[in-house]
Amino acid sequence: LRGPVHLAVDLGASSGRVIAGGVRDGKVQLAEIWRFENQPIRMQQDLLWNHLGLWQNITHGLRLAADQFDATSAAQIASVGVDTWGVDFGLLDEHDQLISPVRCYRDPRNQGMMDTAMQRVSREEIFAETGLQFMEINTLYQLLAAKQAGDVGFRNATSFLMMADLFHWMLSGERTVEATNASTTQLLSPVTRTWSEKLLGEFGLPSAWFPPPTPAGTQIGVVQESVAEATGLRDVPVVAPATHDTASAVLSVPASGFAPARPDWCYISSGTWSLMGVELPEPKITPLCAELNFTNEGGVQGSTRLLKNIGGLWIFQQIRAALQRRGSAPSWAEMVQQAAGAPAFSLLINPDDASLLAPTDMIDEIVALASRTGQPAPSDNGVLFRAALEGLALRYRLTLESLERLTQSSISTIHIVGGGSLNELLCQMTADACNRRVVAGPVEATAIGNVVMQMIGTGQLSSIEEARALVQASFPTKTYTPQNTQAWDAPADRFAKL
Ligand code: ADP
Ligand code: LRH
Repeated sequence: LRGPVHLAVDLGASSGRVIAGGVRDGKVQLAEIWRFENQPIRMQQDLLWNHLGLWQNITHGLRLAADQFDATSAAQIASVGVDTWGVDFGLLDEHDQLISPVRCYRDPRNQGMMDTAMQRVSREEIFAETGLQFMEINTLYQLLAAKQAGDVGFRNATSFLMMADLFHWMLSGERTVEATNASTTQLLSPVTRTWSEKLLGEFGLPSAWFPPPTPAGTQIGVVQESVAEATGLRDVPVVAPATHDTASAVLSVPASGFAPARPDWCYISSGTWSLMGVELPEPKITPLCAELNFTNEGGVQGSTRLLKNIGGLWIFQQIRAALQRRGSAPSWAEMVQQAAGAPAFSLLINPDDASLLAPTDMIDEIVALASRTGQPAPSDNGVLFRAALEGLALRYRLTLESLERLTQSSISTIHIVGGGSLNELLCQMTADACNRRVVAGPVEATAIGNVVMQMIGTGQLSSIEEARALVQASFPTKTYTPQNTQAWDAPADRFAKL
């Protein structure tokens, strides 16, 4: 790398990385500096994030970057910014302390909180205020769970920060809440991009905790002295990217234009979750959107990400974790290969079945689900792996239908970005099940989106369109054309009745 370099700290629910990005010869170039595992940790009844371990890995990665791009290097570090998964948060007290652990959205404490919330404010009103899909993992329900439990952090809080904001605070000492991630709370108006006073009031959440959201691209501060000492990064600006990983991923979809009113492409940001949707100029807060339970999350520069959360590769990941506990550790490639060799459609599972959100053992849970839905238990691991992938492709097919209804547009291309774009079987299944062209890549869309937003924030790039064109020119993609579409019709009917 040469010239100004931007450090993207990209934390996903399964792994994190520190990636350096810059532009050379009209292309974005990336260098992966540090990669580490991430997973929620169970302690007694609670499911928590190891935020200290994450911070340790982040500072380690920054140290490596500072060593690599020191004063003697042709590249100089121009800024650093963090993106993470949505909905999770930390609460700071008046002494600037994080006093309670950071919980994972799969924490069992949230169970039932959506119903509790709706006893106070109706579903219709919550949707009208926020335009968000209803999921028990949403920050709103997590905050209510904390309140109901008399959580020590909740009782002493003076500030609310989303996960990425927490790391920005650790980096710079500044308390900010970036807008794209704030939009996943179900407490923000998608129209004004300000906190819903109505919901805060009704649910007894102090408005003083919630500063006005900061737009992506804003310089929050500079790396504070303690971090400079630990990492060697001195006076480096901390620039907020679109801190919601999905917003960063959508920003770097290699498509033309920005937020068309009638989109002819959609995206699947494929990782632990599959986020499938379109980018629009305005939110769609309509009865149909509520009925189909789509979400209007905030994108960069006032755009809307109209999308649906789909259970994602979480199931694939957790099958692997269950196998690891049983003493075998297949690679992703081996799992995909065995899935390819397994008979088609012998077990249909809905990746959004509530039982699969946080099971103790994913394999046992799928066997129980097969029995509950009158299907034979998976005869071998290949069937299990294949079921996890076919279930996703079938969900994509239904979601595409809904997206076209909602936007009254016809979508010809599905862009798959993120780790799942490496799964060739899943990409082909998606093309076949949806009967659409699939364009796969880039894999590191989120980190790329993070980097290019920092470039926009620091004036190196002038617009989203320019950033997209740059991404398109920089990263190869792979195209899949639909092949065996009719084979999916009967399974899709069976799937719809599960
Ligand atoms: P997250 O951001 O949620 O942590 P990622 O975008 O990093 O997720 O995607 C991780 C997923 O990508 C893994 O769970 C795995 O299923 C898939 N994946 C990663 N590498 C490969 C590969 N080489 N082949 C197939 N799938 C892969
Ligand atoms: C994907 C993601 C998704 C959220 C979920 C909690 O990583 O950010 O957009 O709904 O995590």
